[in-house]
Amino acid sequence: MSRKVFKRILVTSALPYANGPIHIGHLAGAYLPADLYCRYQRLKGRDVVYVCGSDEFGVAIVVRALSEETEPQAIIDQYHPMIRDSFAAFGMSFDHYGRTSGHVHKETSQDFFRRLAQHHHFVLKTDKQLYDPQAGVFLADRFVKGTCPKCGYDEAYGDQCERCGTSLSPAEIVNPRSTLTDAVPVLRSTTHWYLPLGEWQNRLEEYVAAHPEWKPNVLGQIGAWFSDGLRDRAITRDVPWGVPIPPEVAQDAGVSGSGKVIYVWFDAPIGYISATREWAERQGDPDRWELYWKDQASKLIHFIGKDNIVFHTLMFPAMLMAHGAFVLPENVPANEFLTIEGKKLSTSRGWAVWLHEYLEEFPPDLLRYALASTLPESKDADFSWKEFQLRVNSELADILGNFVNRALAFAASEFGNVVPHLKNPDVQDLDVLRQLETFPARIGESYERFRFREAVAMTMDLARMGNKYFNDRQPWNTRKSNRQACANTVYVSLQICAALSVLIDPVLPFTAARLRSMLRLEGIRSSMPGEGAEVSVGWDEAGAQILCDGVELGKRVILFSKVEDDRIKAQITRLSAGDAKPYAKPKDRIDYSTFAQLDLRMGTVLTAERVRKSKKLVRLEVDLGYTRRQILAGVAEHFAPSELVGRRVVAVANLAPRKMMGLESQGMLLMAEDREGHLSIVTAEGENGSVVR
Ligand code: B3M
Ligand code: ZN
Repeated sequence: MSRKVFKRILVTSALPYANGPIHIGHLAGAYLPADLYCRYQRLKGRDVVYVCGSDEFGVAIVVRALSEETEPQAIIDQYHPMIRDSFAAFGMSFDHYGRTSGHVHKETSQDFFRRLAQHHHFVLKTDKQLYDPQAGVFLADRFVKGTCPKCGYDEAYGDQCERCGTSLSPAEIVNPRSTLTDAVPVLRSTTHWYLPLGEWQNRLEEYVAAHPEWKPNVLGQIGAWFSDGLRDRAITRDVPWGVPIPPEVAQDAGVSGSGKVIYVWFDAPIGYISATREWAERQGDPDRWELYWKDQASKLIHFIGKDNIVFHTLMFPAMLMAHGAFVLPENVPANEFLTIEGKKLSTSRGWAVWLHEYLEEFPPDLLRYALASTLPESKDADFSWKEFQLRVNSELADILGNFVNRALAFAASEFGNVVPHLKNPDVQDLDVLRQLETFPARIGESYERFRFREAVAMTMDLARMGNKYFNDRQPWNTRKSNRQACANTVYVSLQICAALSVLIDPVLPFTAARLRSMLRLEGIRSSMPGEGAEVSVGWDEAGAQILCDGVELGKRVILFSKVEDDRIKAQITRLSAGDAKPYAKPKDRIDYSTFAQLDLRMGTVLTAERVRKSKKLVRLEVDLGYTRRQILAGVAEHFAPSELVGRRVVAVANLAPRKMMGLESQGMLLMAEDREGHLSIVTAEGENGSVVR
C-alpha cells in the first residue's frame, strides 16, 4: 500500500469528561498511546500538534453535580484543573489542553452548527420524548435508567448499556425511570435537530473503504453499524447545561430555542478544533489552526477508547463532510478496554487505579512503561500490580538500568569518566554497532503502525543486546589483558546508552532526560512541544554513535530502584478497599404521617423452626406483650433457628397477614441488610409490646 506523504500531523486524544479524576483505563485507551506517538513523531522532527481538553458539557456532568448536590460549574471547576495537572505530571505532552466551557469553543461549535443548518444538513422532528413530571425536565441520555432491551441489564442508561455496550436511545429503555427523581417518566412532545446520518452512509462507506489499514477492531465495529444502516441522530437536547443552539437558527425554524442545547457528542469533537484554535492564539499566530484542519497535507489522528468509535469514525466525519472545509480523520486507532487484576474496571465500585493516587506513590515512568507494555491494542488487556512490579524490577531495573549502570561504572573506574576512543574494533564490536544503526528505523516502523507494545519491546531488546554484548566482551578481564579491547567495549556500550536515551524517550521521557544528563549528551531534539525541530540530531540519528569520544561524562545516578513486595501489597489492599458494592439507592421522601402508620413493637422470639420444603423461611413465635404472633421470616440462609430463640426483636405489628407455604405470617421482623447482603437483627431494650418510633 502506498503511503501518502503528509507535511504535518494533528493528533487528538478523546476529551475526558470533567466529572471525575483520570484512571489507568483512560490512560491505556486514549492518552498514553497518543503521547507515545507524538513524542516519537517530534523526535523524528515532524510537525506535530497534539491537542486535548476537558469535555465539560453533557448529562454526565449534570448527573455528577446532582449526586454531589452542587452545580455543574462547580464540578468542572473541580475536575478540570485536577485532570490537567495529573496529565502534566504523568508527562502527557499536549501542545494544548483546553476546556469546552470556554468562549472559543462556544463560538466554534455554534459556527459549525449554524453552517450546517444554513446548508440544510439537518432535519427537524417533533416527537414524544420521556419527560420527568416531578423535575420538570426532558430525560435525555443518562437522565434515564432502566432495563436494556438487548441484554436485560437493569441499570442501563438512556444512551448506552454499560454491560453489553449497545448504544441506546431513552425511548428504547424498558421500564424507564428518571435518574433525577426516580419518577416514572411520561411522554411529551418536543422538537429537535437531527443529523440524517443515513444520507451520508454511501460517502462514509467509501471513506472507510479507502482505509483498509485501520485496526481490525475499529473496522469490525464500523461494519456492524453499516449493516444495521445508519439512522438520524438527534443533535440537540432539552437540558439546562450545554452550548446553546444559535438563537437565530431556532428562530428561523420557528422553534423556541430557549433551553435547547447542542448535544454533547456534537460539540465535543468540535472541541478538537477549538483547542487547536486556542493553541494557535497562544502561538501568536491565530490563523495557524487552519493549516492543520484544512490543508489536505495535514494528517488527523484520533486516539480513543473503543466506546467512542462510532462518534469518531462515522458521526464526526459526516459532520466534517457536511461542513466541507475540513480534512477527515486519517486514522482512528481505538484501543479496547483495560481490566484490573482480571476484573472489569468500575469507577462506581471503586475498582480503579487513579492517576493522582498512583503519582503519590511512584514515578510516572514506571506506569508509562508497564502500561505501554500491556496496552489493549487489539483485545482487552489486564493490568496487575504484580506484573507492574515484575516489569519494573526485572525489565527496567535489571535490564535497562543495569546495563546503563555497568557501562557508566566502567567508564568511570577505567577511563576517568571520559568516553574512550574506538580503535581497531573487532568483528563483534562492529557487528553490534551495525545492529545498533538499524534500531531507530525498526522501532519507528512499529510506532508508525500504532503498534506500541511492539515498539516498546523492541526498545528493550536494544538494552538486552547491550547487556549480552557487555557480558560477552568481559571488560572486567580485558581491563588488564587488553586495554584497547576494554576501551572499545566501553565505547560501544556508551553509544548504545546514548541511542537508548533517545529511543526510550517516548515511553520513559523522564528517565531519558536523566540518562542524557548522565551522558552529558546535549543538542538532542526534544520530544516536547515546540522544542527544537530545527535540532539536527533526533530519532533517525540515534543509532549513529552520537556520543563524542574524549568528552567527560556526568554524574552517575541509579535510574530505577526496585519496587518491594510491601509496596505492591499496599496497592492491592488499597484497590480492594475501594471495591465495595454501592449502597442501596435512597428512597423517595415520605411525610411523618406515612411513617406514623407503622405499628412497630418490641418482642421476644419464643420458638423458631425451619419451614419444611422452603429454603428461606423460618417460622417464629414472637411474644409482643399484648399478643403472640406467628411470623414467617426469610432468614433461614442467614441464621440457624436456634440462634433466633430468645432474641429481642422489633416487629411490624400491623402488617396485613400473608400466606406463605400454607402458613399465615402475622407480621414482620426488622433486619438491617448491608451492601454484601448480610443481615443483622434490629433490636432494642424495653419490655415486650413497647412502641418503637
Ligand atoms: N468525553 C466520552 C468519554 O470520555 C467523551 C469523549 C469525547 S471525545 C470528543 O468516553
Ligand atoms: Zn445491554
